[in-house]
Amino acid sequence: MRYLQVIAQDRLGTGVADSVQLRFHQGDQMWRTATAREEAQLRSFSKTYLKCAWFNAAGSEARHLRMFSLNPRGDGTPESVRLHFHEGDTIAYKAAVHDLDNDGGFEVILVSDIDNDGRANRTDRSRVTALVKQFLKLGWR
Ligand SMILES: [Ca+2]
Ligand SMILES: [Ca+2]
Repeated sequence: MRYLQVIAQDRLGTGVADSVQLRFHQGDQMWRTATAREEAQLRSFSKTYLKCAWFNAAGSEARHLRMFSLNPRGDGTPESVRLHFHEGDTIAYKAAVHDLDNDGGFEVILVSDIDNDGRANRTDRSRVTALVKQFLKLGWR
């Protein structure tokens, strides 16, 4: 399975994340890091990810996001996009969107408190929607 791994760190020790790394994985192997072009493409993705407040101290990579799409029909649009927020190998929490009628729009959005502010609300929905939209710009189908 191919997925995007996103790792945020608080490198300056200010209590908020200030760096985002993007890596592409194929199965258990790291396939490659994002190119400069992909990083530019995903700039707003990284900004949205920082708002999720799922980050590590400098040097640690335990907390990260694994994001992937599923397209069992093999057509032009994914049936679902999933977000697994990991603490090491364990999934701490998840979000997902589903396209029920295969028209490219996601009817079902499953999300709890994705940005860790203690409330599950519309802001969390808009964050997951933004992450999915920006992720799909990579052209993974
Ligand atoms: Ca749809
Ligand atoms: Ca929230």
